[in-house]
Amino acid sequence: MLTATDGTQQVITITIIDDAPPVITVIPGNDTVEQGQGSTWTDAEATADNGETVAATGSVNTNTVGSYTITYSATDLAGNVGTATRTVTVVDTTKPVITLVGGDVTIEVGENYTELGATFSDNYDTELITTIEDDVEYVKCW
Ligand SMILES: [Ca+2]
Ligand SMILES: [Ca+2]
Repeated sequence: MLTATDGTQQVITITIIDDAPPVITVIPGNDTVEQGQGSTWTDAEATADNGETVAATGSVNTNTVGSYTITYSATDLAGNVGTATRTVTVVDTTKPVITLVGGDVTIEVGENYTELGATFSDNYDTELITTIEDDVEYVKCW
């Protein structure tokens, strides 16, 4: 209530609004994970600037290579929602093992060379792009 010097009074209403959503800070974590059985990812989580509760949605499948998004959100008392995201990358850094069919080959001069191919195994991939390059090593005999 305001009172003037002449004694008149007036009621005023002051409304305090909050239209600022919570600011969420994603806590740095180890967000690159090696694919594989037994591999785990731990969420380093996130905080909101005014201490609001932060909820996380999304999941990471450490058995499947790819990028995963974790979304954090927090709602303040005025109903404003702040969000932030974290990207987690599941990688496969284990090289495939290539095994030559038949091993090294020695042929008589003049004989045709037959490529026997190779097999592979990998911790993750079941199909690989394979390239076979001929790089024949000649041994001269005098
Ligand atoms: Ca706010
Ligand atoms: Ca691999």
